Parts: sequence; structure tokens; C-alpha cells
Amino acid sequence: MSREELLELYRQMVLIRRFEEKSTELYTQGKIGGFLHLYIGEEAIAVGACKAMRADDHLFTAYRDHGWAIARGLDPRRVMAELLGKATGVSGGKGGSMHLASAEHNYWGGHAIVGGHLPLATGVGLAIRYKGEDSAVVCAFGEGSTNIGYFHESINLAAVWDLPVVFLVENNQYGMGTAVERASAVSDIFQKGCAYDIANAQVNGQDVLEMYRAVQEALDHARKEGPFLLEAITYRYVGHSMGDPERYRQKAEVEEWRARDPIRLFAAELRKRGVADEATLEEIHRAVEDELVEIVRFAEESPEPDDAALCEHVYVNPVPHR
Ligand SMILES: Cc1ncc(C[n+]2csc(CCOP(=O)(O)OP(=O)(O)O)c2C)c(N)n1
Repeated sequence: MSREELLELYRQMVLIRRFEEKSTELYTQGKIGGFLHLYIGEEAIAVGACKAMRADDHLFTAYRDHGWAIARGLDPRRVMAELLGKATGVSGGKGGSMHLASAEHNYWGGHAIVGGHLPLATGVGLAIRYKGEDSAVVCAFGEGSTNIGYFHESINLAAVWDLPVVFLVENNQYGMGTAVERASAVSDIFQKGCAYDIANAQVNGQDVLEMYRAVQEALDHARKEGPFLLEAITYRYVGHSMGDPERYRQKAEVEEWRARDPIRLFAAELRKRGVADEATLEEIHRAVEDELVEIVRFAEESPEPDDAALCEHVYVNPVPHR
């Protein structure tokens, strides 16, 4: 990877981190309604995975989706506008935080129902095989979702039909307030792939370059052979969503993971490789701050959707043939 590409990965991670911190502020000020699930601590996964994806590949995610949208190349101003329920938002201001999507980017959401998007991702995998195309699907979800029927049905069919789907588990150790060992009989989630005889692996989700390599290999396998179950080990530093009192874990545990912060680790790696010195990294942080001001200004100054928009996008007529 070139110096520019490495620095771009760093910039994206910093932007996602600051975007999330800013969202917390706006939520506290009552400018964002509904739920808000933050991605702080998990940035290396989306950034590494999206770097490995091609433009014609497809992406599905759960509700912890702001970082994914930004990494996939959606305009961060329009992502923020969506959080604020504005007409300029990526989903017209009607989806909100959990329902980001963009057909232009082959990004099919942002899903609130735990595990609900896995069968949809499998369906897109089937469409790809049916049409004889060479693209693939990345479907990201939390470890809690692997205890749900959708997970087993989707992996089973993807295996039976050799579908090009990478099932990417973001194991951040907790499903709401429940630790993975308390909810999942097998807590090394990648091993669940063995039950369906599909390729599987575990990767350090705090390391953006490892993520990039692992997803690249998984996508390569998916295109040629069929599904892959990849488990990224990570941690979320903040609550499940805003308002989570976090009584289920010790502060020391959070601090221990903060020492393995994906942004700090990557900064150290860039310095070690001689790719960037302190001044270069600081400049990236400064540029992100400027961008953030513009992101928030755009979102705040955008209009609300008008009343007629409520009736749009309910039915598709005529049904498009893609
Ligand atoms: C079918 C369904 N059941 C329950 C919920 C409530 N719920 C929302 S998030 C969540 C935890 C999911 O945890 P995980 O899949 O590990 O994702 P994470 O939040 O850790 O990213 C639950 C149970 C839901 N949204 N959908």
C-alpha cells in the first residue's frame, strides 16, 4: 500500500472517531432523535474491510453503521444530515441513525432487527451467482446475532449454494449488557463456521492492516469458492447505545482495551514504518476538525423533509429490473 493510501486509512479512522464523538454532543443537545449506537473503538474493522472491497461488491450492516457508511465512501455531511433527520440525509431523513443506505455505493443498510439483514445479504449472494457475476457481499453483524436463527439459516444456504458472502462478525464482547460467554455456547465465534463446513478465521479487529488483509483473503475465497465466516475481535469503549448505564463491566476492563486503541496503534505503526511523523499526524487531526465543522454546518442548515415525503418510497412502481 502506498504512503498516501496508508495515511488515508488513518484519516478515515480519525474522521469516524470524531464524527461519533460529535454525534454524542448533538444527541445530548436533543438534535438527534431515536437511538444512537456508536462505533468508537471498532473503526479499524470498517476502514480495513472497505479498503479490501471493490466498488461493485455489496455491503450490509447492522445498526452500528455510521463508521461503515463513511468508510464505504458516503458523504459524511449527508450521513450527519440523516442523523439529524434532514431532507439531505442519505435516506432522505426518514431512516435515521440505524437505517443508512446508498444504492449508488451498493450499501444496502443499516438494519435494526438483530440478524435480520443476514438473509438479505445471502439473497444478494444468490443473485450474484444466478447472474454469473464476479462481485461479492460483505455482511457485518455483532456476535450477539450469531445466536439467532437468521444466522444459521443464512450460513447454511450460503454453504449449500456456494454463495459469495463474507459473514463478518464484529465481536465487541457484549450484546447490549450481556457478555459473549454468557449468551453464546461457543464464544470463539469463528468456530461456528465449522458446523456448516465453511471457511473461517479470527482476526485482530484493532489492527486496520490485519483487517484489510483478512477481508481481502475472505473476499477472494468467497468469489471463487463460497462463504467465509470471519470473526474480528474488538471492543466498544462506550455504551450499547446512548443512555446505557454500563453496569455490566468494570472501568478497568475498558481502560485495558483503550490501551489497544486502533487509532493509537496505527499511529505508532505509521511512525515505526517512517510513513508519518508527529507533525503529519497532527495535520490530519486538524484537517478532520475543519471537515467536522463543515459536516455539522451542512446538517444543521439543511431543511427538514416536507410532509409529502412521508408517502414517498413506500411502494416501488414500476418495479425496476437491475
Ligand atoms: C430480533 C431482535 N431482538 C432483539 C433486539 C434488541 N437488541 C438490539 S441490539 C441487541 C444486541 C445485539 O448485540 P450484537 O449483535 O452483539 O451487536 P452489538 O450491539 O454488540 O454491535 C439486542 C438484543 C433487536 N433489535 N432485534
